[in-house]
Amino acid sequence: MKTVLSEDHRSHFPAGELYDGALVRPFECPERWEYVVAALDAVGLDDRLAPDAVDLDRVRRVHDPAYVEFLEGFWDDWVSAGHTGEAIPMNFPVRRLRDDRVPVDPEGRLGYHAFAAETAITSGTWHAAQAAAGISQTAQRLVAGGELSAFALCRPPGHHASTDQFGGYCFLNNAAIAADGFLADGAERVAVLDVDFHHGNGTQDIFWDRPEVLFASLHGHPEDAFPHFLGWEDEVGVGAAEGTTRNYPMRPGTAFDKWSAALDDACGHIEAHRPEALVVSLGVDAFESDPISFFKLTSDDFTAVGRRIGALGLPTVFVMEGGYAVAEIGTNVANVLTGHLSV
Ligand code: SP5
Ligand code: ZN
Repeated sequence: MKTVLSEDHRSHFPAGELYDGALVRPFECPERWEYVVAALDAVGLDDRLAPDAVDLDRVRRVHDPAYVEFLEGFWDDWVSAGHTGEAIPMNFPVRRLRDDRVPVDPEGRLGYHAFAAETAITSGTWHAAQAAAGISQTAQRLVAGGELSAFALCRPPGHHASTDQFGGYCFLNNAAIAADGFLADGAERVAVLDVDFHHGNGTQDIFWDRPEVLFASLHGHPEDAFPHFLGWEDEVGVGAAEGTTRNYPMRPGTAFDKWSAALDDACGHIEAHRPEALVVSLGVDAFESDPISFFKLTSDDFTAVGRRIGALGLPTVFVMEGGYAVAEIGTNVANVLTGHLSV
């Protein structure tokens, strides 16, 4: 399995994440990438590939063109307006406010295109985000070209990014871009399996009314966990796409016995959809020692996750999402990939 990666991720690393009433060093940090690379080396997964440049026309099939333009140009506008610090969104067009008008002032535009305040935009954010999308596209191209699997080592992650909003450390939805890439290349059906601890609200939003894409997500229940406002079991898609979204919200303390039963059920729906390719939103924050999550998967469980996904027998793109137990993130990712290759 080839890993697509680049050093460009380093240009996105905000000084602060708003957490617990303070600006703390972000959980989503560049060392996460280092630990994954080291762990892949340790198990001999050392077949590496640099990404091609991002194809923004394809990105705009998934994201609102105005949102892409916002991400691309925002930092310059922010600085031109006299701001000197990182851009942290602070108010949003939530209920009882209007969302049919896009503000002109950068602070307003920032909130308009965000859904959470923990994620800052910095001078290098766009550079890293577009590079991550290019990594995902390159991995998709490898698999569309006949490779059985590929790993897109994306940073920043993507699954919280919706058609036109950033948040949850995500700007461009790398997994959705890969999934849509298969359709653009002629596939009729594709599936996205999201095993990150958090609900893949952005991916769900993007494919909500698209019957060709089966989206299944295993995650902390929205009553208990971020992103708090999406991810209930009764969200199943709309119109012709009804039944092509599947949510498995689970409660604090959930361990592999219960989690793996949900994975089995999700895999059943994936098989029934008869996709030509699978994209896995690979967050490993379901890990027992993750600092911001509450599931209890062990490192060995992640090997079983890889084997179960491998049993689907589908051409598969793994896309890196979350995982904040930094010292163990590499082992957990490598375990999924080696488990997958062992089938
Ligand atoms: C890609 C990804 O995994 N994004 C996650 C973003 C989570 N951001 C909100 C963090 C709030 C965590 N609250 C945890 C309370 C722990 N006691
Ligand atoms: Zn997560």
